[in-house]
Amino acid sequence: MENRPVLITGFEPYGGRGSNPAYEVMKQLDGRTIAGQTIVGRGLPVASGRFPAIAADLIADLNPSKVIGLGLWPGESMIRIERVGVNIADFGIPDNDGTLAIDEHVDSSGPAALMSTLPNRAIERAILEAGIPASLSATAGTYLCNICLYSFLRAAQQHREPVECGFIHVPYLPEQVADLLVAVRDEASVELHQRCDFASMDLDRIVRALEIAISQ
Ligand code: PCA
Repeated sequence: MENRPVLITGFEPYGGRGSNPAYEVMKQLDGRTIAGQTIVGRGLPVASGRFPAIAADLIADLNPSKVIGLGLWPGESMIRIERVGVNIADFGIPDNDGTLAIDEHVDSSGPAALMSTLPNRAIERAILEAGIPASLSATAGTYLCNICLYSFLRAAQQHREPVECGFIHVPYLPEQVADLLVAVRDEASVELHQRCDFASMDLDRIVRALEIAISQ
């Protein structure tokens, strides 16, 4: 029987940050076997012009049984399991190629929204049972992570075999928040209590949550 891999993607750093926890988690999972499934990790550029082709090519080349995209949601305190990708590209900051999409579509011929096909409720329950904060989310935003989710779901619809696709946003790593706190103090332009993006989760815990998600 053919052993189809599980594809885990992790976005590269963006928004002026030196690292992205999503990329670090992807690297930790790449090459491992989890619940009898081979994990293939791929870094993704924060470049909207590379989508949707990058998603279609990865599904065609790897023929994965499952795709879980990973991205950072600054300020998020939990493992954030995305349920829906929307057909909107509307950026608050430019992507890494300098593109600033405003009021655009991800795919001009696609539906308004596509639902994640992962067993999201079971994933949420299993992560919570392991003592790790997690919740279902009804918006992956309108930036690259949403484009990634929507593009993989769209590519999966056109693939010859069924592919479960979803997306998980992760919090900052504690080291990133420590750096942010230093930067906020040094800038001396807002008081600490005016910021609400200082939540974090350690890398091992996020990796454990992903192991659980992959196993559902
Ligand atoms: N987070 C951004 C894009 C890349 C990432 O890691 C997002 O939530 O869209």
